Amino acid sequence: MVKKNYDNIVKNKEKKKKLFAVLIDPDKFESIDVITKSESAGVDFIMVGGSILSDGSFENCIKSIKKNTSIPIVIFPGNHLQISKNADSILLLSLISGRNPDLLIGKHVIAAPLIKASHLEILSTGYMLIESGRQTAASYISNTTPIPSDKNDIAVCTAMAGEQLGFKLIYMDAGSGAQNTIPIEMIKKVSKNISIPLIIGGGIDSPKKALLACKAGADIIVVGNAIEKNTSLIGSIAKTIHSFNK
Ligand code: 1GP
Repeated sequence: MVKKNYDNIVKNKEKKKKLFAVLIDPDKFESIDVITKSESAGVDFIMVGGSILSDGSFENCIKSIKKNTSIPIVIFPGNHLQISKNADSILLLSLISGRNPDLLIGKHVIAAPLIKASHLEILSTGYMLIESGRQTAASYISNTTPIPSDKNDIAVCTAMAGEQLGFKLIYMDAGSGAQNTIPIEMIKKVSKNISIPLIIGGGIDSPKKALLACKAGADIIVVGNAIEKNTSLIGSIAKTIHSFNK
């Protein structure tokens, strides 16, 4: 497998080009409509992962996506069991906004042999949950407190520490279906203080919100929940993000 997704992300960042990732929750993946629309919209990545999964849905979902598109598949693991050699890359998340040792290093130790055997491209990622109005599945399941949305300095220092520790990416997430997206000012301050690519997700449900996050300094925009409800958003959000690049 050619491990080129990170190089591609960095090259695009250098050119100030923004990327769009569609997030698919395997438990809610019912038709390939989302894949067909992603393919025609020129989506940059398909991310796959979910907090809770039924038996077999994860692997079946990845196989079905792979069969229907050449868009790179990046695993966004909801837990340490979500590993598949049929994907291209995995976001190896360390939940640096929280203080749950299992999600900082514990689960990684258990998953290490499986990840090595999978030959996936490993994208080690400092993962930061940001408070977004009400408790999200991610903060509940991870048993961690998100960074308060008005504490830009904590977000900046957490992201800086992530970069200093050697993470390749920082992912700031308001959580799936978040009531409030990550504040623009926080994205601006974090992006100014790190040089590794910045992923932004959680509650983005319109081209306008995607555009604002891009303008603030996001390098990759992730949309999941809104697309589950309305797949036509794939085209309009992709167009807006990619028009930013011209
Ligand atoms: C969630 O950042 C992702 O972890 C995407 O969020 O589902 O709200 O788009 P949404």
